[in-house]
Amino acid sequence: MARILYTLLIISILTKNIHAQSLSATPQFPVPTAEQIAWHETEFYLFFHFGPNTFTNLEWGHGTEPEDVFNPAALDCDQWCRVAKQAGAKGVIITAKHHDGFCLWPSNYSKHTIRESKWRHGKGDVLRELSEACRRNGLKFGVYLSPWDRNHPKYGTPEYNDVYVNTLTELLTSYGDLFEIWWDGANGEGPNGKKQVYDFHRFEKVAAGLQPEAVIFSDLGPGCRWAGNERGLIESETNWCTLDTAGFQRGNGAPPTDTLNRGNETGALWIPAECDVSIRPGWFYHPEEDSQVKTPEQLFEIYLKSVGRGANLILNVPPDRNGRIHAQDSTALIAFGKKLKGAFATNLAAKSTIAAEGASCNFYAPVDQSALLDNDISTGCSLSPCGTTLPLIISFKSPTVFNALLLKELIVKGQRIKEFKVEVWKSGKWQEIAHSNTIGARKILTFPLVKTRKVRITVLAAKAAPMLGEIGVFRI
Ligand code: FUL
Repeated sequence: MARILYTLLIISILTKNIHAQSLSATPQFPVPTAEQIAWHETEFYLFFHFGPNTFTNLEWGHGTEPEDVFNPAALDCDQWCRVAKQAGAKGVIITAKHHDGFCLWPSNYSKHTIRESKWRHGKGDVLRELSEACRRNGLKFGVYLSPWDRNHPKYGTPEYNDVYVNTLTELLTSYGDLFEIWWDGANGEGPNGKKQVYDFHRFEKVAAGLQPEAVIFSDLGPGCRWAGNERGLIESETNWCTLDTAGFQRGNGAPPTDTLNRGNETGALWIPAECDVSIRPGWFYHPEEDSQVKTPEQLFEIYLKSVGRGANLILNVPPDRNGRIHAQDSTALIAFGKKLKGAFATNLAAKSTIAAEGASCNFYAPVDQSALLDNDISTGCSLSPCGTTLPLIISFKSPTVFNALLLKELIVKGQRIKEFKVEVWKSGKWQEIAHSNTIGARKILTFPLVKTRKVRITVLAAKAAPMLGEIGVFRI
């Protein structure tokens, strides 16, 4: 008995030490900011493309549409939020102004806004309604503010940068805390036939000053980057949260799309990928696309290839002409949300023992198991408890059936892992069931159902001592 107690005491001291060591370990730079960590945890949110295009059946309005075309007779932002919650989204982002320049709020810096429409006698404010509905429903709120403006008379002149700064300031000071600000790379001609030279440096400073907690999306960040396609996918297993931006510009001067998709392994800045995709073929609502809404299965596949590959997913769901999410879309989203919730409801690793296989230290080195199962990505453990990297063994109490493994790196210490494999103990030997490369914020691996008592995760290549933040084993 005394011997057992002594062993337990040693294990507990070692565990605490390993925990303390891993959290004091030198970071592998670059590392995410606190705002980016919160953003990574937001994982999945909805995009709402809404405006005159909803009523004119266009994707890129000309900027000359009469304001009165905007007339959502039964606008219900609470319904949008309810659907978002049921889909499992943690936030929403709306096109406050798309390329046609129409403002969904009564901006003082434009004459092409809902104030100029007959809708609600010019007294409506979609951003007010949506931001309040988000607060009521516990959702984060963000805005898309197109720099390209096909309506504003100043567009294409240096003064337009002042207009944009004023508009941005108004937007960022009127609707509470934002979690993300979305800058589209499109830069076409305005009413005078000229393109704008955007003063992004100034826009960034203004945004950072007014909403320091918001992450800025664009081709180059600085908060998060476009993933290089509009299909919502990280195309391969590789996704570095790090990117080199020197010498590149937003829009036409952006890094190649495959670089945006994969990131740069030795990138100087932490600019993680965001995958954007629409639930329908278009970004705006078109009645003829009602039959082309993605199925819950397609949405789940996209989720696994975006969120499951360490990116965030922004799924566009365009409100219809009544100002509601169409039944076709809400039905698909609710079924998808159910599938998602069910898939990741029970972490089978919670009933396991996790230890490092100590070939070099000659015993099973304890790891801080609770830090790997606490759903907190700022705690975790090192896979090199004795100086060299050891495989991690998950041992179940009884044979367990599963088909998905979730891993998160301890990204507060940087992204380190370059290659790893997963094996299960079967028929008296280790058998490989998956082989992959990066993990970063998250990696969900899926494979045919397997029944085993033990899983072994071996890191084969890393930039520095590998560190994990979370582990999950699921039957999805
Ligand atoms: C693109 C835009 O041109 C589309 O209209 C849409 O807003 C999409 C999300 O970004 O670049």
